[in-house]
Amino acid sequence: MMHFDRKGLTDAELIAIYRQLLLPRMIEEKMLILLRQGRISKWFSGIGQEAISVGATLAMRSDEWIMPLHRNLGVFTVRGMSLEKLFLQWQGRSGGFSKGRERSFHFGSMEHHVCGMISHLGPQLAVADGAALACKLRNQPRASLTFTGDGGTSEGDFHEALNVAAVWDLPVIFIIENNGYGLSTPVSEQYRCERLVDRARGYGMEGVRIDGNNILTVLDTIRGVRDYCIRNKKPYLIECTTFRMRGHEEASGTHYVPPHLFEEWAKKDPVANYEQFLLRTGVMDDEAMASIRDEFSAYIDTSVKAGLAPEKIAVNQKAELHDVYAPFTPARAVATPSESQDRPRRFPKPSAIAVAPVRDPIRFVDAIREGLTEAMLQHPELVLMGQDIAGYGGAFKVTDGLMDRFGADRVRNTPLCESAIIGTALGLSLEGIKSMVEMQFADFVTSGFNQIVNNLAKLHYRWGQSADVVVRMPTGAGVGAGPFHSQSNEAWFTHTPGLKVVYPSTPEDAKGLLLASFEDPNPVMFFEHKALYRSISGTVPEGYYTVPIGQARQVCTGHDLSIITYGLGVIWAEEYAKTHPSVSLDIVDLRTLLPWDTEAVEVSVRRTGRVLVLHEDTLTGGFGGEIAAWIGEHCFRWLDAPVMRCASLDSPVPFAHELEDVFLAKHRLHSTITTLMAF
Ligand SMILES: Cc1ncc(C[n+]2csc(CCOP(=O)(O)OP(=O)(O)O)c2C)c(N)n1
Repeated sequence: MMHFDRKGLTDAELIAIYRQLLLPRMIEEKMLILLRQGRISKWFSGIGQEAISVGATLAMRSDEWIMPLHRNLGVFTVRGMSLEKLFLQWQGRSGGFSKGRERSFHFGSMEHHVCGMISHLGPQLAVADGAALACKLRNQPRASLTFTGDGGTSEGDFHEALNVAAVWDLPVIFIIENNGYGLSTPVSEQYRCERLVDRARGYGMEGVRIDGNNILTVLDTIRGVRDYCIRNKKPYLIECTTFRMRGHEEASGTHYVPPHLFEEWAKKDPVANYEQFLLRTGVMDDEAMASIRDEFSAYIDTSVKAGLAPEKIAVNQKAELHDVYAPFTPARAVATPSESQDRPRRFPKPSAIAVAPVRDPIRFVDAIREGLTEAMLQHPELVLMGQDIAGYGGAFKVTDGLMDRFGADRVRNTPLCESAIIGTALGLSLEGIKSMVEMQFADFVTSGFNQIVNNLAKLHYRWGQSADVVVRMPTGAGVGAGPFHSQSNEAWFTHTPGLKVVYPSTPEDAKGLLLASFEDPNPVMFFEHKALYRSISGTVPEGYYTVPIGQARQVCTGHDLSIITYGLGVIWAEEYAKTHPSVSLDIVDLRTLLPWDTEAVEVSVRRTGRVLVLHEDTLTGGFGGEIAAWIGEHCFRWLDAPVMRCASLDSPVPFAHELEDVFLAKHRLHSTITTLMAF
């Protein structure tokens, strides 16, 4: 017999808890019937685990973020989501939470403070860090709560998220639902420690293991833990023991589970045991329970009827593309003198546009620092995060002095964990806080790749929430830094709908585009060529101004040959123009790659009829292929020669200067131009 401690809860409260616990069970039972009838296609059952989702959600305030996974139906029902809309969601209908774009529980709802999972499971954990950081920075008494299965604890994301929450003292409640199995993998093949909660100590946080099938234990524990997290501004790990009474998903079966485990755990069923407690203590009788069941049956039947009504989605191609990005109208691109005080500023009215005073040229790196400074003034909650960016000023000293000016809360050193920090940035964004993440080198973005391309990039399309994050990427070769400190990896991101990719080549553009990137609510990958940081200077307006994303810059006009390029390629092209005045070059600096300025390219092609696409990235699959294909498709009639590409060798970036020189596209620039001109 399961022991329940009511701890002062009134009868009415106990009954209210019963209703919350019963509803997801009854919905699940209905889903299983519908599955057998072939009326729905897939279902991830949480039968037997309901007390965890329900107890956890009841313990949190409704404005606190919860990051659920695929077995947490109780989160959605306790937060009061319409069951009809849930059915539409599960059926992939347009009236669901994701307009038919996402399956099962892979959606979120701002209104309900529920963040949608991605299939990769672990990324949810760090998003909770970000939501909690927002509460902490605003000094609000709120926590966030996130789930993982026992299988998910083996992901690097689990380690990173717990470590960040511990190091930054964030009020996050991490819940492990230890249900005995991953997909089919038993816990004996998942981890070696005796209890998963023992890991809490390793991260320097408190933890507890509880019976996850006892709704009152779960509720009481998490209520207490929530108070602790908010009072002490600390995270907490809770391991809930439970059991998965059905297969990973319904079609996959349970043949790998020894039958005696089902028998043992059936006796610990969270709903049946709670019912017995309520009957035993006279809080409810059979009749009262039956009446609630009848009420829920009717509610579920009505919702199923509406939710399963045949409806074909009227596909609107334009809307599909439109929803990939959060709508955004850039403010006017203006320059205004800097204000002396660190306070939020509004955009000047057009009439207030001031002509920037003339001043000496500044270096590329200084322009970016100015951009960051202006952004910090413009967006008073903006948070900068990155390895060694605070007191040390970053590997390239881009953020030098910013912590002294804006404080350690807003300019944050991070542990070495790209994935968790990008997830944290997403969590901040849920709370309406903009952030920047500096990659120490663009190469290291691989360790945060999943969060960028799967979470940040797809978020708006999936459930309408934007990821207001700028990822700064010190990129490129030419400095003898070898294969892992030199890569050009912009093409990884130009291939990902939902991201914007920006790549300036002048100090003025760097500052203006950076400020535009911070204004834009979408995730922006901001590439900065590190060889340019201290090698080029230019005149840069003082104060706040933006350069619009998506517009190319005509570097110079000519009539012999167009060079379409960006980043270091612009510098190479300019040098070539200077040293080879006999060729009249028309140079276009794209400045942004996603979206990119096809119009400017067309104008240039029409002027010259000969096009060279130049970039530092390697040839195969580089962004130049996209540009060349577009020109072939849209500008064929103006071409006098095939579009040619000049790119770096299809090899890793070598270390030795002799090798690197030959690797780089610049080495082949003259020969390619000569071939193209001779065509
Ligand atoms: C990164 C990643 N690898 C593999 C999978 C496939 N997968 C989906 S659920 C699952 C098991 C998860 O087990 P656990 O975390 O214990 O949660 P449970 O399903 O038992 O609730 C696996 C391997 C995945 N979704 N994501």
